[in-house]
Amino acid sequence: MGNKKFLEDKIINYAKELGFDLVKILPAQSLDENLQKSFYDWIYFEYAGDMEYMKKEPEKRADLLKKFPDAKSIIVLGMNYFMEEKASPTCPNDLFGRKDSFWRGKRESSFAKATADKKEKEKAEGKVARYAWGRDYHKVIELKLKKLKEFILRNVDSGETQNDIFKMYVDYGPILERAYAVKAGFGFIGRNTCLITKEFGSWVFLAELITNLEIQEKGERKEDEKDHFGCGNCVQCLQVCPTGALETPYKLNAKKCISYLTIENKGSIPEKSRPLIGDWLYGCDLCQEVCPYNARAKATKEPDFKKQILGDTQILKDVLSIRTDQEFRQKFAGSPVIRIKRKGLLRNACVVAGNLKDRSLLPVLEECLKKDPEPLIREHAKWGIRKINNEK
Ligand code: B12
Ligand code: SF4
Ligand code: SF4
Repeated sequence: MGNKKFLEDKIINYAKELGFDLVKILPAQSLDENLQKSFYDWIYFEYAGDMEYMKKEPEKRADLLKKFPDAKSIIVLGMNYFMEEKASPTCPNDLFGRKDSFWRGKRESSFAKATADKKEKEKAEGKVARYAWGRDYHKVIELKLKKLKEFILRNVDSGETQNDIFKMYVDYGPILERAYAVKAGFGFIGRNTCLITKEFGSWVFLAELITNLEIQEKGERKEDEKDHFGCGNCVQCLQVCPTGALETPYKLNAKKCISYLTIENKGSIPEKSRPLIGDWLYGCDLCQEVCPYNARAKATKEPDFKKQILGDTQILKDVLSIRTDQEFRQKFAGSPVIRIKRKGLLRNACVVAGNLKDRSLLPVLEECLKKDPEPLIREHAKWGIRKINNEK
């Protein structure tokens, strides 16, 4: 008994040394049926769009013990990735109960101002979601998970590890990460569907290490998840979302979300959605920027997240001038943007250019239209040119 508690504490301390801000070891368990059902509904209503991996074996994604019947423990981990910025507004933290859409007005006027400013500066920029400013979190966290696994192996009795299973996930695993983070007591699910923590707001990445080792002591445990703080009367995220992707509180239709349209979507962006993307070049943070729980976020300690590879904005002219995949890979090595390839990023840049109506970008868009070998880029460049020239 005592040994297990000792091991549990050792693992938690080591995970914190590795840079995880939130750590909890839970007995491996299924989620409540209502949460499993809400995932099935999400799939049924086709909110997943073309994310085929989300639809694969849904019963295993909804129930950890169906996927890993031998699992005994799940180590749930979270990492703060907040950084100071220049592009996004800072939120006041007194918004609970306000009925007026303070943030919608603020966002629209800041977009209009950005449009005007960028015309003047001739350096139109596209915005990048905060999670992608620095080094790819998948890579950063995977390395830490491997170290954590090695540490556990060094610290358990050899007999117990003979048939060891270790599954390590960050984002891509067949597991409902936010739901386990709630179980772990990290925070609550907001109306924007994000996991919101008291200490870091929603600017946290999640990861898990699943194992067949019994790490904790058996017996009564404190029910951490019953720490009731929540959204109160606030609806700022629902009001600010420019695409209406948050169709109802706590339900996000990914097909409408800018994050999906600019990252997960591999093909053409539907024409009706393009104007709604505004100046978001990669991902979107609006429903988090307005959240009062994010008003007092603390800066991350992780040096890899502080490295500005993509940064908070990119100059559109520079992006639209990248003509080869090699140049793209060199410029953005280590960034998560590599996943959407040159054609994805230039596609998005054409849409933002059109939305900003910046005439100084016409030559580079014409160049894309005439010379780019990629039909996806040519099609979006044509749209951007039409928008700037106010043509139908
Ligand atoms: C698919 C996906 C997306 C899709 C769909 C997002 C969505 N809301 O479903 C798209 C591409 C749109 C997306 C966008 C983003 N994503 Co994403 N995404 C995922 C992924 C791979 C699966 C999410 C999923 O299963 N969706 C299906 C729905 C039904 O599940 P869910 O939202 O997780 O909801 C469950 C819990 O909320 C649970 N629940 C538990 N307790 C409670 C209590 C109550 C009261 C309620 C109502 C629900 C509830 O119920 C649901 C299960 O049925 C996860 C990684 C993972 N494997 O989990 C990352 C993940 C959710 N994404 C992440 C991030 C960072 C983002 C973005 C911020 C990136 C960006 N800036 O562009 C945005 C945020 C947009 C938003 N408002 O959600 C983080 C979120 C961290 C956090 N603090 O919440 C995750 C966990 C990745 C990671 N490892 O860190 N993402
Ligand atoms: S990330 Fe942007 S588009 Fe997606 S739900 Fe939030 S505000 Fe809406
Ligand atoms: S902005 Fe934050 S606190 Fe307000 S409803 Fe949305 S998630 Fe909840």
